[in-house]
Amino acid sequence: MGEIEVKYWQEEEERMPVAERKVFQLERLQTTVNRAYRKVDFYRKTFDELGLKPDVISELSDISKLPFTNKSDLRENYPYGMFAVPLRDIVRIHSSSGTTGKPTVVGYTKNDLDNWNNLVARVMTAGGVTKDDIVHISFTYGLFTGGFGLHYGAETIGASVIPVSSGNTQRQINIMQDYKSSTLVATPSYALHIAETMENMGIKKEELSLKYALLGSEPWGDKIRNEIQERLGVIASDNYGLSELMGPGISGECCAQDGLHINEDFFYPEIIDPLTLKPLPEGEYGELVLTTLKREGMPLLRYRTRDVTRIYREDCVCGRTLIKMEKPQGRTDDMLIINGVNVFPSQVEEALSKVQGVSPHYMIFVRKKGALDAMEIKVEVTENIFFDEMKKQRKLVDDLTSQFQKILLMKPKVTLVSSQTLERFEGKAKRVVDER
Ligand code: DLL
Repeated sequence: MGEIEVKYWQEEEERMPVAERKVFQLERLQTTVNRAYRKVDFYRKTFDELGLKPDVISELSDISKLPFTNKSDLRENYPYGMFAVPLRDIVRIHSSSGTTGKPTVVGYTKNDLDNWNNLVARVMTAGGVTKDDIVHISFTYGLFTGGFGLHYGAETIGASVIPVSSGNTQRQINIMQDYKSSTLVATPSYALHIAETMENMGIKKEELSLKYALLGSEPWGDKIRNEIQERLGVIASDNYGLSELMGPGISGECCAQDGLHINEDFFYPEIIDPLTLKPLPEGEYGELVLTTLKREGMPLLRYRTRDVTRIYREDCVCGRTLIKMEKPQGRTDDMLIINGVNVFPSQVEEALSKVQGVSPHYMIFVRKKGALDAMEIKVEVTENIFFDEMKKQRKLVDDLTSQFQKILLMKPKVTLVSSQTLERFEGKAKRVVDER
């Protein structure tokens, strides 16, 4: 596996001295707050109710005086109530799937799209992509921001883009083989599924031309990263975003594979305690809150992402001065509360990574057992171990149980299942079945 050469898409912005960037951030924040107040009824009403004036920001830390914006605010203003420009200035609309309520709708002006393209181009460049690459996009094209977001980011770089979209994995692999795709863009769970399907088809990674994988849209840990890197022969980097704020392009990993640089000249990050809603100092874990700094179509102030992570500033080998966020561990709303104990699916993955002989594929089932909650974790074993003698299986269950106990602080029932029997996902993985 090669290395990622250090390159930038917008070097001046990405390497700007922190103090200088803060000046830009403050100006942009002041403008955003003013525009939001003048152009969006929702913000004007909220400010007026709180007795807040739009000139409340005289330094960056004043941001904590602003109200939060929640997903429910977007839903209540469905579809276009949060837009700050007339519809004729909106040139693109995306939305969430709306499976758990009204969808959230976002609108982009021409400038918003230009900025989006450049921010995704930054993230893709940090992940290794250049204009010489052939970029295979397996994200769904449609209202979901993944397909179009990464598509135009790669085109902006000047790469050759193959807009494959999702589905028909064998065909995707044939395309990768024939068209010599050098970069795969997908969810990490789909990348893993591609690796597995390839092996089942008898195709070796050497028969493909892949060098990089830009993966995101769901949490994934190092075990999955290592498997993808090894089985596809790529350098796999993480990128993060959410549709309400823009889509992909909010943050991404560089060659250091150690934290995601946030494009903080466009999104001002804070970490808050999700219970007290108070800002937490850099380095502490909590909920990520983002404020758009340059968005025209739909400015959002202190949007509660529900993603749990921490932000920290450190000198990075890549030379970027952009603040970092740790890989998000999961969402506060995905957190399971099992007999009072908080469990994130990513912790299950972490426990799996500590045990030999299991694949990263798992499913969590939560049921009521009398008054109590019961958790079962189904884990796929790697082929060679499952058909071995009972003793080995028992030892594996014991090892897993004790890892889960250590990491989850509770004892789930562990069930081993044979290789390639659990569901595979083309988009975001859904690994929790809560039957309570
Ligand atoms: O998933 C945008 C995106 C597309 C990002 C493609 C990266 C690549 P939504 O569908 O609105 O948007 O989902 C956003 O997905 O709040 C996180 O909970 C989760 N998420 C996104 N990226 C990551 C990541 C897109 N790299 C929600 N790691 C977010 C962990 C992620 N979770």
